[in-house]
Amino acid sequence: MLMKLKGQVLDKRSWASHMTNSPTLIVMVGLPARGKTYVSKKLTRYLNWIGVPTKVFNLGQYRREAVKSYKSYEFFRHDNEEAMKIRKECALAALKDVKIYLTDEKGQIAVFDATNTTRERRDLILDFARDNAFKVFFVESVCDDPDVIAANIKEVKVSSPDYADCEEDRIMDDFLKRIECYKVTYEPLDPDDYDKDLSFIKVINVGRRFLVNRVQDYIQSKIVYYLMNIHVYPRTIYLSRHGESEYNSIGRLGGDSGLSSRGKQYAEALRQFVDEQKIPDLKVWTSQLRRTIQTAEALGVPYEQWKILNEIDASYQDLVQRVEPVIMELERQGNVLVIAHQAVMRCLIAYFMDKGADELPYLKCPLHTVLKLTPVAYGCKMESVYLNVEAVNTHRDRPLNVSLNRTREEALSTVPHHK
Ligand code: BKE
Repeated sequence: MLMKLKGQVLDKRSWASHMTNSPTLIVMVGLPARGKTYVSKKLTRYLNWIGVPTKVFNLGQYRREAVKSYKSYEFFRHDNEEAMKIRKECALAALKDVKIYLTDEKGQIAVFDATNTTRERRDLILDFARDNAFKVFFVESVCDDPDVIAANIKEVKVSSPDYADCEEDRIMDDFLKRIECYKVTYEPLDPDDYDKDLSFIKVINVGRRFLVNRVQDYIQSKIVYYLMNIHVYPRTIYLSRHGESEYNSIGRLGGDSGLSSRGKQYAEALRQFVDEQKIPDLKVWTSQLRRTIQTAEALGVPYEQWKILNEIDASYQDLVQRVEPVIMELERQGNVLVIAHQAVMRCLIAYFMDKGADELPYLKCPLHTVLKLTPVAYGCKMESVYLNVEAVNTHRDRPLNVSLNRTREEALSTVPHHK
């Protein structure tokens, strides 16, 4: 199928869905033991956490279902016609499940975790994606460090169902031969010619270097950003709340009180725990509130304060976080009409009109009124166009006499109660 868009005829290699939110198929590419499954699972965990329904489709699992007992690397020889037929059938079965997930089960992203090392296989996937209007983003892991590859095999392949009751030396030997089978036909993504119109990231040597090509949307940019931040070094993360605060002890919420005497005892206990753990190069992070800072002080080591670790006090801030992807996508787009809700719209306006968190909850967003934003100079112009259809007023002004420089408690203690 050819698609005509803005006068250009686009074939499948440069085809992009005009729908911003069409589902995405992430296609892993790379030889065995290049961390594809690790990246698939980790990325999927992240995407689900940021609210994007994502699922991994691992071809190895389909193959083990089809061929119950694995014998040796011979199965993966490129001239093993019988095995090749089975492997292709497994790939088609996996893609069929991908389609169900992305069309019927409301999935937003499917990760196809397989080697996908030949152009023939990747072209088949591109055809499948085009037929279903899925976007495709390739993630290729290229790695030639024999120590890293050996570590990977020892770490993950030894516990693979393929090698149940098999000793480590034989596993290493068979798996290295399996890799050699794939090398015969491996065609890496070619950014200069054959694959220049595809969207992909090539991760070179476990993230030492990246080649990024044709990022199409917000979520692809998030994937790139994520892959540029992860690592595979062993480490431990410790999480603790602050010690009990004075407000905790009298059942008050919020505020910025110091530690109670029991809270100070906890800080001491934490210092002892940290000492006993003997953790090399431990970094300590706190919020900017006194109760976490006092807890960290007791440890007697340097610490760093993070404003974003502060306890939430205004629910609008959460909403800003939630709509950040919409802002990022609007930045990429041309003309767009967003039809949304009062609070969400306030968050969007606050961004374009540079309004602070203090004003945000009171921005005027009446019903039946189009707000028209146009870029001017370094900012944005906003016009309010009432479309002459009556509606109720849903606006609530800032409560009287509540000064922004005072806490809620202070404000309530000085303002007489209104009816
Ligand atoms: C659980 N891994 O043990 C693992 N191995 O590029 C050991 N080459 C190593 C990995 C995964 C699990 C992860 C990556 C990688 C690898 C060999 C690799 C990796 C690949 C791309 C981005 C980040 C990491």
